Amino acid sequence: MNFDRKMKLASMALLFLLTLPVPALVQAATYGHTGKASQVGRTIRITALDIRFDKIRLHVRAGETIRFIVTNKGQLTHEFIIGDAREQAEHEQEMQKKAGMDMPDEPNGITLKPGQTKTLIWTFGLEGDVEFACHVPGHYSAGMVGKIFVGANTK
Ligand SMILES: [Cu+2]
Repeated sequence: MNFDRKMKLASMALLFLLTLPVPALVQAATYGHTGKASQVGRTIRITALDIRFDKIRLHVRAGETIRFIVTNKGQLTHEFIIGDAREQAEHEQEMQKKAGMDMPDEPNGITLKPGQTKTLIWTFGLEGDVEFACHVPGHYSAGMVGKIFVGANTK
């Protein structure tokens, strides 16, 4: 193979690499990403109380898109944050630093004042254990957390 041909092949290979989709770094979490309303397969209603959620165990499938409708029926502000153990630990630390200031809503979490109802659409990622939790200081350690078991996608 002559040099020119090698160069041509190399540049073609490079062009091919450039056409590959770049993974979305912001939403690369294995526990999922924001879902689209058009892909919602199921709605799960969750009530936040002082100081717990009315559900503590949920079962979903890998890749399933769920519409969570969360209502705060407590007297206190509560959060509903979806994440793996690491994400929850990070959010817990952040909330301790902010000494209980309300966090703005994020792709994987919402803050609810007493009486508020909000919706969060989430597409689950890989099989594994995910949690939903509230990190208003003291709430997570008081048990305001539930497990989401993400099972195999059998569809
Ligand atoms: Cu709470």
